[in-house]
Amino acid sequence: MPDFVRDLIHSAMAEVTEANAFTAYAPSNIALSKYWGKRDSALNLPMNSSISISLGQWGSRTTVAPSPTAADIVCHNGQQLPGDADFMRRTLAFVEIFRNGRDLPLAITTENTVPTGAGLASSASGFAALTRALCGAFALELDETAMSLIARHGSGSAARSLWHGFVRWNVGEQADGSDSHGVSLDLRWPAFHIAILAVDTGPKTKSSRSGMNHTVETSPLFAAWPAMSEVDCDFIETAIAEKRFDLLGPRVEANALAMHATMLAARPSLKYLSSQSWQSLERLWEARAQGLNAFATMDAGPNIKLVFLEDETSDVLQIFPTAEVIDPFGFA
Ligand code: 2P0
Repeated sequence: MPDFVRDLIHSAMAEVTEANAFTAYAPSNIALSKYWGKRDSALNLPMNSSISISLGQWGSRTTVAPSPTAADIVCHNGQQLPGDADFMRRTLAFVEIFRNGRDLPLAITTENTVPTGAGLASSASGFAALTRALCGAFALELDETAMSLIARHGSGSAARSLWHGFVRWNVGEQADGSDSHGVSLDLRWPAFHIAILAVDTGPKTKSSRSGMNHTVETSPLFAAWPAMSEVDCDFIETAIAEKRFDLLGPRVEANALAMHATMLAARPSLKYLSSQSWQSLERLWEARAQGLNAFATMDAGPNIKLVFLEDETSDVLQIFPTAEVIDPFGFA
């Protein structure tokens, strides 16, 4: 672990007591300008900046408490995980940042309010909530920037889930990642809405982590991605700041399609979008030709997410009746 992370956690309590058991929540997020490709896989350092919108009450709630046994226990959505589960291994590797070799068996319980593994970035809210809960349980008072730096080591996109609203994750320049963290755009845009078109909510077949690495290693189109997405990120940030949906929507969709183009060109090709995903996109594009003002973004899974302004909601629901509408600024 880089020295600056050790410095951040140096005042952690020596043990976690029942009295210090801590529950924390973090929202999931959807990237409007995508993170795809790492310059350092161990530290989850990206090749480009990204920008996201947090999903309000769609996220993860995580509790860190002392284990009632001599072993670590990890429960995920009501199920205790077997010791060899990938999620358990990743969770405990992350916990080690705080535990630092000490013999402190913990019970970690996470509930997601987002379908797991469906390309809705549950690892983002999961590691952000786990970071908050570990800070609470170890009585560490860190600000969101510090927690974002730590959460990034669990999952890159978790660096964006420490805030509600729009968040930019800067690519950074430092080799140790000390300048690669989320920054809240600190701006409300209550009319900005998202809808999820759930194409398939089952677990995905290829993790975004391996898909990202495969794309970087084999796709001849990837070379164009880092610089292009950096431009998109700046453009989208400006469009958000100026509340220019006419500029934002088309660029969000173009950025997502370009990311999927880098994957499709990987060797062998990597396909997260299913025929149903493409059907939904065709339906959207037909509707848009007839005046619908909504745009799509897609991640490492088949689901389609739409971005639009509030006054389009009924038209979006008329065309996609099963869409789940999220109002990122409209919750208590
Ligand atoms: C994003 N995705 O910006 C992009 C777009 C998926 C497609 O961040 O390896 O789970 O843990 O750093 O954060 C998903 O990647 O990857 C992701 P790791 P992560 O939202």
